[in-house]
Amino acid sequence: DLHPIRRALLSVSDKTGLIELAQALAARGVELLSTGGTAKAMRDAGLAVKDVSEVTGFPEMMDGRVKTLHPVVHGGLLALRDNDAHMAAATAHGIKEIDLLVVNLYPFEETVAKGADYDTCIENIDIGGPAMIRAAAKNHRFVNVVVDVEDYAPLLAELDANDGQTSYAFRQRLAQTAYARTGAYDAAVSSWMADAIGDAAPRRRVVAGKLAQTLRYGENPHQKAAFYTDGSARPGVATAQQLQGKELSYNNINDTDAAFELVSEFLPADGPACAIIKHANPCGVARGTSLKEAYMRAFDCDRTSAFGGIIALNNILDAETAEEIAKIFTEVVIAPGADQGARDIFAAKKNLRLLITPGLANPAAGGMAYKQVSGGMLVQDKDNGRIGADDLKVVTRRAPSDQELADLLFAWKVAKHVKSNAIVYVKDGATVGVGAGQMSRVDSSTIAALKARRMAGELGLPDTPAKGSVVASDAFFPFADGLLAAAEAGATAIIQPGGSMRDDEVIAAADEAGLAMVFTGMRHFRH
Ligand code: 93A
Repeated sequence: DLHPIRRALLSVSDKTGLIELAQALAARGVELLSTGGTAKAMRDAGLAVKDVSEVTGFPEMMDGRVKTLHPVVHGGLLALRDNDAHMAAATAHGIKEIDLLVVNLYPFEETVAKGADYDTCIENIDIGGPAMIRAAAKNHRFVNVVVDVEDYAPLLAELDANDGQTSYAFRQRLAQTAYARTGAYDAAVSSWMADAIGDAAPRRRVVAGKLAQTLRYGENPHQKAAFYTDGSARPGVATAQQLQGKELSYNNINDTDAAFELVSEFLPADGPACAIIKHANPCGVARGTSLKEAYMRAFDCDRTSAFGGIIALNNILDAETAEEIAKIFTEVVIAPGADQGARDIFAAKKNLRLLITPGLANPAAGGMAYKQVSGGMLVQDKDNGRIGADDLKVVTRRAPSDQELADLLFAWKVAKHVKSNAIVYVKDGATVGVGAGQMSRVDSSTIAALKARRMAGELGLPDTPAKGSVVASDAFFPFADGLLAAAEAGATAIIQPGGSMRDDEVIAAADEAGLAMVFTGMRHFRH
């Protein structure tokens, strides 16, 4: 199954490594064909190249939209070398075999990421490139197709190892990679169009990503893993710049995303905020008069869990905050900036990863959320539902005070980012107890209250910080018991979606206990 490479067509937008590859091929006696810009670059480097337009007998036309779309090219890629009729047709029409195709596509994803206008994005949809890639990949029994600069060196190594030939297994791998590329490419075009025309219906969505990073391992060391990006320029872990520290792991990326999405709920204009995440759930979220204070208050919610956590900040990291953070072991810090003082302090902490984003995420932005299940995938709109004070319905005799109202809205924002069942206690703009991921709402309540009590112990407080707090529940209380547990823990006000069959019972219990309660009419399950 070894086949030699005698003739190659190179047509690349990204010209990285092109000359080295072309020289290596030429040195092995390979005839080189190429398109406009690629041919020019090779010729400038002193290589002998034949223009595709010379082979097709057509000039490149229509602003390059039609360059390689010709039977002479596609026949050369698709002809089955061991099929007499194919080879006779090739001979009859002057079609010569192409054994190697090297293409990288018009930079569509990069063009979108740069924020280019509609027409520019359209012009950057490559047609001839994917057509050739798919043709060459289909005929991998004979043809080699390279779509990634990273495969140049392995190609040459394969040729060296096999006396100028490649094996079938090698060509199969190339073909598989090629279809991943064309699939992802069209997915990027479709996703961009969905956004551009404002139609994000899940049933017309396609999922594909671009490999950004091969990860050391997945959730566990025995799982292989990789990180794929969707090509969007949204601020977040995918687009952040890592200033220091080891490579991010699978779990780091997951948790950093959770932290950043959560802290992005708090506009910088409304003051500094900090979120600390462990296992994708917040173990502390707080506002502060300074960023340092926000961090310290978030840390004080659950010092035990915060160890080895991931910290997200909604403001530029400054030196005094960095100094405070550096006191314990933290995996990752992500922020929309870091001043020089902060960078200097972190520089001494070699293992700490510092990620800088170009801004905060937009919690109101649309987008898709995916979840894999056996035999398929669930697709839904991202949960970008948001509630303001005007959306709340007071259902108890007592209305919340201004302070309670501010804390209720804060707690609600946090609860949205806590795995269900979620119960979040908040006091003065800081979480004081978070109950996450329990199968019963009462258990989440109990855990949140217990964490608050433990914190009183750790901090040497006279009483549980849940006393005088407010509480958020991500879904309605089906019975009064969960609500009564919250009241017993010290909460004075409650925010929840409402909508239970027993709302009347729950409201009566709240009135009985002197609580203020508001309904959001919106639920935030997160599984
Ligand atoms: O506009 S196209 O879709 N029409 C084509 O026929 C065609 N053939 C190759 N774009 C086409 N290409 C692409 O041109 C390749 O995929 C590659 O990205 C680029 C290389 O152009 P140049 O050699 O002029 O730099």
